[in-house]
Parts: sequence; C-alpha cells; structure tokens
Amino acid sequence: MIKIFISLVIIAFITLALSSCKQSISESETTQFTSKVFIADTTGITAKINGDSLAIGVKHALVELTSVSYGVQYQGKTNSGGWWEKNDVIADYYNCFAQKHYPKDTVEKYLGISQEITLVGSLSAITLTDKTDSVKVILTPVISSDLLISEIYYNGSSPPPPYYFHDQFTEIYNNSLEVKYLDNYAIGDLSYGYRDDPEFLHCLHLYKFPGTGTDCPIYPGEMIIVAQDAINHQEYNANSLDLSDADFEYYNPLSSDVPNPNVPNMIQIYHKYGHDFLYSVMNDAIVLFELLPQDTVWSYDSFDQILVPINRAVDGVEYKEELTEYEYKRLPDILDAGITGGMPMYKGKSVARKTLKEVNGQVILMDNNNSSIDFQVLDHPTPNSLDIN
Ligand SMILES: [Ca+2]
Ligand SMILES: [Ca+2]
Ligand SMILES: [Ca+2]
Ligand SMILES: [Ca+2]
Repeated sequence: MIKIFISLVIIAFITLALSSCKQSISESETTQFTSKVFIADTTGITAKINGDSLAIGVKHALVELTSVSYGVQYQGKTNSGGWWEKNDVIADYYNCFAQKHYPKDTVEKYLGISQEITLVGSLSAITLTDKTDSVKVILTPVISSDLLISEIYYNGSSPPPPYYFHDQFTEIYNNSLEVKYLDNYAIGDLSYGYRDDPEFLHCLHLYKFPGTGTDCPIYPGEMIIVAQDAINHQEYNANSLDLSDADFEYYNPLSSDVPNPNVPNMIQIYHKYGHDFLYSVMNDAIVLFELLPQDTVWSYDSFDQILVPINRAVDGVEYKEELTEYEYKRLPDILDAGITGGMPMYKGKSVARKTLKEVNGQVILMDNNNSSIDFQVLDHPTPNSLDIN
C-alpha cells in the first residue's frame, strides 16, 4: 500500500510557475473579492468512500489560505461538491493548504484496509486577485517519516558580537511509536540549482551519525541535538545558548574546528567548503538522509557537490529570508513544498515543527512535507524541547 501511495504522490506532483513572485501585485490592495477553491482527490480514495467513481471533489475538506505578505489567514470547509468560497479576500500571494482525514473505520469499510488515511495538498505563493477565476488543489496521501527534523536554529545570535553563528543546531525527533537508530542516518545541505534532478540531491556537506547499527537509539517521542559546536556559546555571546550537553556535534577534522571530547562527533562524508558544517544564516535546505549499506562510494557533480540519491531523503526543510522566493527553491516539492523562516539574520530566532496531536501522551509532530504549514518561527530556540515559547 505504501508503495502505491508513494507513486501516487509522484504522479500528483504539483509544479508551479512562480516567476511572477518578485513582482508586486498590481491590483488595488483594498479591493475585496470572493475566492473559489476546489479540492480534488484523483487517487480514487475519496471516490470509493463516497461510492461515486466519477466525483473527484472532496467534501468537508479543511482549507486554509494564508496571505504571504500580511499573514492573514482564512479557514473553512468545502461543500459536498468539493468547493469552498471565501468572501472579502484581499489581493496578495497566498499559500493554500487543504487536508482531508478519513478515520480507520471508514477506510476499513470502503477500502478494506485497516489504517487511517490523511490526504493533503498545497499550493505555494499563488496570486489571488479579483481576476482569479478559481484555484484547484489536488490532494495526495501523506507519507510521513518516523524521524523528523523538529527544529533548525540557523539564524545566529544578536550582537554583540556581530555575526555569531557557531551556536547553530538541528533537532531530530522520533515521531513514531517505536525505537529508531540514528546510526545509518546523515544530515546534508543542498546547493541551489538542481531542483529538477529527479535522481539526486546535490549536497554541499554531508555528515553521518556515528555507530554501526544500534549504537545511537532515539526513543519514541524523544529528540536529539546536533550542534555545530557543542560548547557553552554564552561565553562568547550573551544572547546565545549553552549547547555543551548536545548529543552530537559537527566536526571538520580538516580545519581548526575544535571538538568537545565529551560529545560524539558527526562523521564527515563530504565537506565542500567552510571551517565547519555551517548552515547559511539566510537561505538553505537541510535534509535528513537514511543511508544504505552500499552508500560508501559516492559520485559528484561538475561543481564538486556530492550526489545523494533522492530516495535516501527522509525529511527536508527549506528556509529563506524571503518567503516568496519560490523560484530560488532548492528542495523538490515532494520533500518540502513550502518555505519557512522569513526573518532577518542574527535575530536569535528559530524554526520549529508544529504539533499535530498526542497519542497516549506522546506528541506527534506535523509533517505535510510543506514547511510553510508545518513550521513556525520561535523567538527563542528550544534545544531538546518541544516547548513553544
Ligand atoms: Ca564543530
Ligand atoms: Ca566531540
Ligand atoms: Ca517531511
Ligand atoms: Ca525544540
């Protein structure tokens, strides 16, 4: 079933022409109009549940429209034909998100499989004006991974001193109900310009967790921190963080990078440049990979970037200073159809995944593979905690 779902996701891949994003919207910004959104499911799941093989409209689907420039959010549910109409909308670029959840008993009754199904779909930075006829969002089943990037602190601390970014960290969360092992996982960051490569992600850096199989457990609902440097950064910047008890740290043995002997080092597979595995304080895409035993021999592109097969990626998050710059995206939509961030550099802010629900006291984080929806900006980082400040 999962394989079918994955192929459905690929088939339903949504591509957008967003070259107009940088232009300002020419319509009068005070004009209000009615926006019509159609939510479609072409997988056949909804058709089977509704007993109507020709109807692709999804009834009672949740729809959210969020204005990129103003942050205004409209929310509602589709009618029985799959349409949602919203009055008094103002012209802007909008992120549109739609979701339909079918509980286990419904799925079992109509499809004969014992699982719940959540369908999601999104459009990013679409232009809505009084000239827009309607918008169509196609839903596909969610493929969520067990291990997720739950927080990325890349922004850098506020001065003094200026430009302090050695306190960057990545938080990885076990979103499943079983123990996982990080031993074969790796973290990389992506270069710009290869988004259409269907086979490989072009990485600037790639660092693997230590261990040979079951050395680095991560329990359900638990998280780990990978620091750029596992030290107390408050000694260097009063606005920074104490990361001396991080679980892992990046270590570049080919530079003057100084490791903390008490914190295990991430193993360098590839390092294109820089003194450490530095994330950009403005725009970057961070990917968590699950490597296979054959991933010991690597190939590289003509710009000396390491090529990691796209099917090794389990989670990816793209952040940018400008949330409308979809034409400069690095990650394909199947990994992250959105963009998070949107803050100036060196503000000490962080991006963290939102909570979806709790199952027996365990927090399950949101993963629609769209960071515009799944992530929020925190005023202060929360290493090793899901607390939202
Ligand atoms: Ca380091
Ligand atoms: Ca160390
Ligand atoms: Ca994901
Ligand atoms: Ca956190």
